[in-house]
Amino acid sequence: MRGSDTSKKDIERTAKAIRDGDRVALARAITLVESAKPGDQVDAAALLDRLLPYTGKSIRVGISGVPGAGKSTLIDQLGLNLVAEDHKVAVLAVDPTSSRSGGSILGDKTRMGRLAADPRAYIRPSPAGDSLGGVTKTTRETIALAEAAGHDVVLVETVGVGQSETAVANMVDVFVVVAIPGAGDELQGIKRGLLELADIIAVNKADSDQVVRADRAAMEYRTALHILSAGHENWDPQVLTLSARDNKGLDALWAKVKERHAALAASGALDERRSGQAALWMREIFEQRLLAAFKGGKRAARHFQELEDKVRAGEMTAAAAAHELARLAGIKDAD
Ligand SMILES: Nc1nc2c(ncn2[C@@H]2O[C@H](COP(=O)(O)OP(=O)(O)O)[C@@H](O)[C@H]2O)c(=O)[nH]1
Ligand SMILES: [Mg+2]
Repeated sequence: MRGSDTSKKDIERTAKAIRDGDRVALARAITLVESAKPGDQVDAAALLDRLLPYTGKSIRVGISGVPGAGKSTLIDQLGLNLVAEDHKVAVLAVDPTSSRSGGSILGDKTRMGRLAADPRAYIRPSPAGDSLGGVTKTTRETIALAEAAGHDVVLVETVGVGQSETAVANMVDVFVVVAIPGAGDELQGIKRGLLELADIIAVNKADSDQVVRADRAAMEYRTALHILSAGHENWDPQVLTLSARDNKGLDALWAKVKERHAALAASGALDERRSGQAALWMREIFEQRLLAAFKGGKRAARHFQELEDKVRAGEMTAAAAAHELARLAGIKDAD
């Protein structure tokens, strides 16, 4: 059926429905891009190709931070503020912890309950049980679909542990790290690597008796970032305090996000960044396809395991085994 007139018409119809703001069509399209079936992947690629001219028109914001920092609470409130200003907001959650512990997706939905109930917002949790790579691969495509559906703000929530934050930083325009005031060592729990990705650090929970501690934490982040950013011409990370719970400081946060986005756009860095991200995206998909095709062959799969076992047992070096696999797969060295 693939490539047939029926399938082409379907894609045309789906593309139009998505652009017309049909939420069911959008949800179905996201499910299609998340599907591992080769046929679905071909259809998904055709659909994305069709929608490409209508993508890229949003402010893409990554929101990261340790579990419990208040990311979901912040997104719920910020999202509500933005829809009240007539923005159409899409929220994508790339949370490896929530896909593992089935319960917290439900928790997230309740935490973003007010936003989820708003017709101008669209919330999509990451597919349960998917691997990090899988989730982030389809998150890029999901961003494109949400943009084609007219969402002008895309918020991507990710946990700042592991590699998911780097993957998300590679698909957004502005990266926000949500921090919390800690006891004593204020910077605890935030890895240097996460700080280095940040355009904005938002110290959350600056409310009740935590205001002073939040201010102190903000000072320490400023100092740390001042040192880290020395010598980086295009990196001037901003630090602010806020309370997602009380909706305090969220306007200032959004002003910073817009300021950063406008500066990137004006200097041409936004286009450069996005084209670099698109090239990286192509490479990742191609590598995944190659690997999948290779492992799909029974013979290759058998040798893959055999050689991996040898490498594990120290009977063969990783390089020699990889070369042998390439040879078995018929990959010739370039001249
Ligand atoms: N005091 C206070 N608590 C907050 C604030 N934002 C979130 N919380 C609480 O922190 C906990 C974790 O919030 P959540 O949004 O799920 O964090 P996430 O894991 O980063 O998404 C919840 O109990 C929230 O109610 C805030 O601004 N102030
Ligand atoms: Mg959360």
